[in-house]
Amino acid sequence: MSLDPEKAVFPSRQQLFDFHGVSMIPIFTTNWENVQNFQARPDDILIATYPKAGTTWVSQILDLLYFGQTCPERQKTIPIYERVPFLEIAVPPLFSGKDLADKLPTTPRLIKTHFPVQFVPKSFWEQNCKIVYVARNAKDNMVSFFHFDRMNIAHPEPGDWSNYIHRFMEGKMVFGSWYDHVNGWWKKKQTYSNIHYMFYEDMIEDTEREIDKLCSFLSLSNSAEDKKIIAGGVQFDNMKKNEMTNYSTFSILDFKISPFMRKGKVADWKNHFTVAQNEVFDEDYKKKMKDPTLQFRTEM
Ligand code: PPS
Repeated sequence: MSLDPEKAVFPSRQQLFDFHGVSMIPIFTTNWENVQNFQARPDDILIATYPKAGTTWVSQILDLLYFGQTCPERQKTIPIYERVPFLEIAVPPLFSGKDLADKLPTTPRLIKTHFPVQFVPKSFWEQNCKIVYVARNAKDNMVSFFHFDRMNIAHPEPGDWSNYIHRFMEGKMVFGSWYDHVNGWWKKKQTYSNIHYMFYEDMIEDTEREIDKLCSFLSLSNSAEDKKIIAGGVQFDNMKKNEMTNYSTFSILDFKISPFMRKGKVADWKNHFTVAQNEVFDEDYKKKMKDPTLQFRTEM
């Protein structure tokens, strides 16, 4: 398969279907066997998230922490989706994230996935790879996903907002239920110590502090000054105007409908939910989110 998502013609508006109990679209399941047989290396780092939780932000941070000093040209010339391939995406015979990951020349290899924990290829666990998981509060995550579904021409049409809220609550989303995703990874963390579970809201609150924590987890010794520069460089406005991080070169996305780097805020949900929708959502949320140790901030 060739590896050029800028030229690939993506299939338009795919339909959700049930895949091993998770709502998926073919673009993320068609390469399943190959993806499941992916051979991870012990130093690979997997960046795992539910879609729209801060994947690109953390990917850029990790790329800068590892390669910003040794290979500064990299961030200026290679788009983020090639530096950090999306493992399960595939449009055969044109494009495969798995092939791109196989061919990554870097050590470590940084690899992105939106898989729920039970879909992760077994070699990542066998090799005891480090995994960075980013979670975002349900309401903002849903708002971001809604606008992304509008502009991502491979995803199902989002329909109107009030219907979309119900789809989200039922887990009828690409990559399935947000509730199952964040809880599944949280539970895995209790038995697999190489998961660093982060929150989008914490990164908004203090990016430098979260970079410090990432460095501890990854045993990185970047200088305090380097970390400060990285924290500044990855602020929303900088990443939004940076063509190598803003996805403006990715053919699947229609920027005339909405930008990829949209608002980058906590509590934008308040501009979308009515009072009644919020009450219904909160009631349902309480029933689904029973684990008191997993708490999200919906405003700050
Ligand atoms: S994807 O398509 O799943 O990989 O998207 P993902 O990168 O996970 O999430 C996109 C949302 O993250 C926001 N974002 C940021 N917010 C703050 N600061 C920085 N640097 C940043 N980079 C990305 C992006 O704007 C999307 O959120 P919304 O709320 O839609 O703006």
